[in-house]
Amino acid sequence: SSLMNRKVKAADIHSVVWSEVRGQEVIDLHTHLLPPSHGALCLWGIDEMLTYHYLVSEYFMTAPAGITPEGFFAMNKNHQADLIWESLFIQRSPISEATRGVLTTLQALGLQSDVDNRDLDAIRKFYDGFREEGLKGVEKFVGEVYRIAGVRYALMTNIPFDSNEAQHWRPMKKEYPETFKSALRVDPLLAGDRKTVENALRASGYSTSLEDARKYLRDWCDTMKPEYLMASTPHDFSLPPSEGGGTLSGVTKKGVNESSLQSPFAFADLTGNDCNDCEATDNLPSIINETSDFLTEVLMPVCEERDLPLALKIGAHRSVNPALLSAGDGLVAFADTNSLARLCGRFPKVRFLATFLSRNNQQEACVLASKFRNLHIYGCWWFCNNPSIIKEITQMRVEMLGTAFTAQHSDARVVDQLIYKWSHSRAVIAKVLVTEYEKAVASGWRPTRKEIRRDVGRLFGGSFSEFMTKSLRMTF
Ligand code: RAT
Ligand code: ZN
Repeated sequence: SSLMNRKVKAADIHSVVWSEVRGQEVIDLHTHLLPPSHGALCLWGIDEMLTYHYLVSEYFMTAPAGITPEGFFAMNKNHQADLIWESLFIQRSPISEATRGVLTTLQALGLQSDVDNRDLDAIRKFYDGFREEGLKGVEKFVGEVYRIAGVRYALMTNIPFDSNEAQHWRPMKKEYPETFKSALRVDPLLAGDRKTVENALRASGYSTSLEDARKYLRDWCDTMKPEYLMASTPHDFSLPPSEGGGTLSGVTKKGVNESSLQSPFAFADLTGNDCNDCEATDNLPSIINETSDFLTEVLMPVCEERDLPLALKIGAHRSVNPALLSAGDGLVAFADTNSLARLCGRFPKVRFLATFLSRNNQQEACVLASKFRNLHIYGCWWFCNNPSIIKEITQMRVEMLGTAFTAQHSDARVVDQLIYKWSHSRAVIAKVLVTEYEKAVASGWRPTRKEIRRDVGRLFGGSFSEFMTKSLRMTF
């Protein structure tokens, strides 16, 4: 430990930072992974990797005209994977981020020679070895991946509105391993998707009143014991300025994203003025109707009551090309950051985790995080999850926020992807940190290894844990 407390020599910054970043176990605060006991919903293996929706959309850029999305999705996984392998790994070189990810993963799993031989069947055989052992084999594989990726635990995405998933929680709740923690996903509430919400309420024996909608959510919190509630916002998400008097104004959907028309100072005048919004639910309307605003009437009261954060993913434009299914989602060039500012201001006792999909929102996101203590910025999401963009975003975040943010989340859908998502991100984040420490050294700050370890720990999950354990209910 005396070594840990010794100042790191300028010449050693590089090697110390890299070894600390490599050795840091991470908390993966958003994935779509489900535990092996979820059966077919736990995705792993080469065919799942090859049919990841990032690769499906890459494949369709150059797929033969005769292969339609409908035809493609009607094929079995194995066949889809064959086509993608042939097109993206044999007909052209796998140098895009998503294709390279497959390589990094296979290499780490010891399959370099099969890759050298371009031998997909041999790769499949490796996976068959685990599959033949049934559930035990899957558990063994998952454990191995977590170890290689250096993941302490991952947050799942648990969707109560999906009956396939719900059956793994009710009526019999299974116990899930500590390596899979729950996050309660509530997109229909944020999207104002009344039909889905009402159907879900009816199907589980609730009435379609707002009180029952809250009860539905509370009951799911009791069942899932989530770390946070979570939703991605619809592309036209907007929380208008409140009209004073503490009345609840709703989430409106607009045909055009008006955020760019609003004054950049629009959020300044509404911070914290109407905290009574989040106090009680007595004066809320009781029946769900066209003007129901599930965000303020259902989600916020439950988040506050349970002291559960709401994690937001902002800026996706769903179904830009519906035929491509999940590979057909796009992004909003500029999402409305004012809405996030209003949320943070109107609900100061609720904590928000947020990430933006557009590169264009990243600077504003940093500014907001430094204005609202109930906001925590995390990860480089989806179209931002590319080394060049991770680099610029992480550097900007360090410059503006120090270590008070979470550098990455994997968003993995297939267990194996943990390996590449984390190794690629670690490499970029280490590079950024070397630069930033070298600048501090040049200004006369000599860090110890212990200090570097602490900082790296914060970026890879420590800051998130600190944010999660900090209740704001009492302090505001
Ligand atoms: O990146 C993705 O995998 C997307 O398909 C989305 O699922 C996104 O991550 C989300 O959670 O909404
Ligand atoms: Zn996701």
